[in-house]
Amino acid sequence: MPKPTVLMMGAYPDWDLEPLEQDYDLRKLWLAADKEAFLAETAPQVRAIATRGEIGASGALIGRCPKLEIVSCYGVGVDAIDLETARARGVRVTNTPDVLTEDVADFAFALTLAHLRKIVAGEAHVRSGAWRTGNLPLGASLRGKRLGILGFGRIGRAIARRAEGFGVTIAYSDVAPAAGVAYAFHRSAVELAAASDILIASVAGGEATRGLVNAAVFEALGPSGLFVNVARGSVVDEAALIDALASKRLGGAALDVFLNEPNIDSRLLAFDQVLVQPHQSSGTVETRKAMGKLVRDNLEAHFAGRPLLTPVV
Ligand code: 8YV
Repeated sequence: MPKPTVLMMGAYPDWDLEPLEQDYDLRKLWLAADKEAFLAETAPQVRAIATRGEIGASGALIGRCPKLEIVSCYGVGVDAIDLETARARGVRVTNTPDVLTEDVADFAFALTLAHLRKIVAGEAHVRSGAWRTGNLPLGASLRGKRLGILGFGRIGRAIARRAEGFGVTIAYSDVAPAAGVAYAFHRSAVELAAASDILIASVAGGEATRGLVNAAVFEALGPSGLFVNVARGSVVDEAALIDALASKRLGGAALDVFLNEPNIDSRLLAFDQVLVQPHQSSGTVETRKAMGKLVRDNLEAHFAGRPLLTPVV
């Protein structure tokens, strides 16, 4: 039996590439100088696509692969995969839920604390020698603040578990109140923001949440409010965010995700009150190994005719 052809959309760590190379005829799109020519030759043979959360698989790409059976996503967010087209074509889709939850929730707090406690500025203060001539301006406490969690799925709940230990008041918003959860529920992002000092976005990306965090949300969060994003850039109206920061109607932002990664809007970099990170909430060796294994296990299950481990479609 020839090895199934797998189209890889973006880089995976070597510890995933080696076992993938063993089992599949891997075609590495991201390394192709002429992607169009590469796809013209490869697409007709592709039986699986291995992609990343932020890259996904468009309907046009799925349409170009007549033998496609499965899209396996390295990431929990499948908003960049055209699920409708996949469904209509009978193409299966898998993702990597659960294994990244705790690290992403940790990173939400790493961002929050780094922003409030001026950790990046503090580092620069020491390294530049400025400490010898004066102290860093004081930070702000996390304890006692009102935390709003926008999106109360696996990651939102993991954020809430950590928040318990930090002594903050917890509220959340989602499409409906979660059963058995005592935290205050707010029907809209604006209502949640109005009841929060810190708003963490942990909501799934996609059309349903596009631009959910908009000018009204920033207005409600207010001039001392902090917006933290570990979800997707698409959930934010970035123009409104820049506007709210520039006019000081929003206190600050700590962002791991952006609209146009990695070519982010450079205006965001002009603000001292903005902390930026390169989409690395799930970026630990442990979690990325578990994510890669799940991608491979789903592919293996599919080609062995076994049930998928984490099916989306
Ligand atoms: C990853 C993510 O950074 O899980 C997701 O949806 O965005 C992240 O965990 C990404 O998918 C890795 O490429």
